[in-house]
Amino acid sequence: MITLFSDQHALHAPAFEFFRGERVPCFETPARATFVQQRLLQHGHVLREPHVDSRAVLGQVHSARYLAFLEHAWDDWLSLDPGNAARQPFPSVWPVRSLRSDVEPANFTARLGLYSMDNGSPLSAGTWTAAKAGADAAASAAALIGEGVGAVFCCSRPPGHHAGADFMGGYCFLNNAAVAAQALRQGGADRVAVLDVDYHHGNGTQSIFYDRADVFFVSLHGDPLTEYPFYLGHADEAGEGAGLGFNLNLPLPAGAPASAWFEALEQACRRITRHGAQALVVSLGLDTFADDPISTFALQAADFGRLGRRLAALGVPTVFVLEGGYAAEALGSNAVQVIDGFEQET
Ligand code: SP5
Ligand code: ZN
Repeated sequence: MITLFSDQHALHAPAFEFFRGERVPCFETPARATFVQQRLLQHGHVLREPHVDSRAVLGQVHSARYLAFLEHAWDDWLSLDPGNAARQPFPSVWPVRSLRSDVEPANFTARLGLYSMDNGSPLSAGTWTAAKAGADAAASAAALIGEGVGAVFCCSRPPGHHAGADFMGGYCFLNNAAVAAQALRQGGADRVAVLDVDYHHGNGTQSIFYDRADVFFVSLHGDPLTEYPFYLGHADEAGEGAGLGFNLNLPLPAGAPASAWFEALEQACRRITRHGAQALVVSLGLDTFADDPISTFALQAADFGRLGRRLAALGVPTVFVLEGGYAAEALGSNAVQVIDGFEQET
């Protein structure tokens, strides 16, 4: 399978995040993509650099003011104090209900809060460059599909599915899956499906396409009553306006066994087929793995091969975008299981 990879992912390397009130080393690390890259090479996959600039598509899935903030955030942070080079900015105030989000404050921390859903998405010097390279990979993958390629895997980070039109969150900054889906639409696919199999609900992707009938979003995830991102991902979210009926959430209780997960996958696959999807984007989070340090599902290595085979059976051109998965060493082999399983079946 053609695999898109850029070294620039490593420029996003914050040192720590908050966890139970403490500063802890980030779960979402450059090593994750390196492990995947190494396994791909070992298994004979061809790695290419992204070749398409995603800027125009980014402007269709994210707001202009959010993109401007993100692109300049680190420079703005440094301009407050050169010593900030060694510090990480975190939001501490958010425009929740009754507060205004239409006016962008001048204060840096206030702007950071305006454009964040949580304090769990640390920025570093190269965040924009790394995230942009991931979005370029997603746009490049869509272009390859347009040229008749059957499947492409984007080995990119930081992940993207929690990022909404105008906010970052959950280690995500630019929504790579949304970029791929939007680029596929522009490339001539009238009906696109996004299947999100990350442990966490893809709130950003859902919200970006919630009122649209052309992009069907379906997600399997830990029940938001107990699992991040908590405030979206319930079964009654079916889309709105023209998009009503084009959003499907299949939450599973924390600790659900692999058998329940694969039953939900069947439902998702049936709906993708019924949508008549001409192209599929898979938000490939591998934090459903039994040994994932922050998640509670129970998939084993071989289950990822089964996932790949099932997706290939849909018979639709497919873009895989790497999302979460924090058992870093196993991430490479689990990703390759999906890809090799998919190729086996095609
Ligand atoms: C892309 C992605 O997978 N983002 C996940 C962001 C999760 N951020 C919140 C982490 C909270 C971890 N709680 C762990 C409880 C472990 N007992
Ligand atoms: Zn996740």
